[in-house]
Amino acid sequence: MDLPVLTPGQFDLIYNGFSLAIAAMGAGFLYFILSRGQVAPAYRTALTVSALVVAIAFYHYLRIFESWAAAYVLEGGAYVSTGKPFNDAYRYVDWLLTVPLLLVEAVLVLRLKQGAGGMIARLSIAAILMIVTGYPGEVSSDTATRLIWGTISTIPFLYILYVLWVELGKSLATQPAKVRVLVRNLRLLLLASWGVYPIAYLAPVLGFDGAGAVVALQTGYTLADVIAKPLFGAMIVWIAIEKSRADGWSPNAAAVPASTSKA
Ligand code: RET
Repeated sequence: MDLPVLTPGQFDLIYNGFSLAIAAMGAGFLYFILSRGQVAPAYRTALTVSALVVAIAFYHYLRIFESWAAAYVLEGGAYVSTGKPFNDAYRYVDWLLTVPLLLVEAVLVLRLKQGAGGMIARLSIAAILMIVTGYPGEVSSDTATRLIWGTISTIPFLYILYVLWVELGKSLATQPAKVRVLVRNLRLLLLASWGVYPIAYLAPVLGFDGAGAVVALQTGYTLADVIAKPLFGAMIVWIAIEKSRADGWSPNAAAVPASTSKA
């Protein structure tokens, strides 16, 4: 990525966004680990996977933050490049690990149909193709290159969204009423957060100037990551709690030895 001169306001917006993401990922990790006891054993793996996702992202945002701070220096009231590149690859490596895990998370908590393994494999392959083909466009400052790789990457992207939308939709019929509302919201949250990535990617070709494009792209990706990982994970926790209740499982009953339980 080219590093245009930024105003202190622009530099700080991105800097504070990274800082917020670190806090959100760290807090998400604690919440998911601590919530494990609140859900039936069948849903605990989904919460563990949510915790893995935010742990991976926590680490990557620390590195992104550090790379951003090293890439700029304040000179004469403006932020200018130090000559050290900003490392875009952290995001892509992060997605490579976290996107397949997010798919696993959703499938696990809903206990989507038999043969979910095949579906996870197909979705994960599509996710890897989406990310690997997006990267050459991301690091190119040439508009045509960006558009070509972006278009190729959009094909697996649409496939994933289509499959998830349809499968989550199908599962609605088999979920208890309270869970149904949550799954519907999960679907919308998924669409809203995943939809931000290609838009942020297009910022440099959507007529923003150099500085505006960097701000739109970095804040867009950061915001989308906070929604797609910790917030999505929190929805997974709430769904798991409701499903545990619907299965007749209670955290208190589980803590009392069966022989002394009044129930
Ligand atoms: C790219 C390249 C341009 C086209 C498209 C893209 C989509 C990226 C997405 C990333 C999702 C990441 C998530 C991370 C959470 O952990 C690669 C920017 C469509 C959808 C959900």
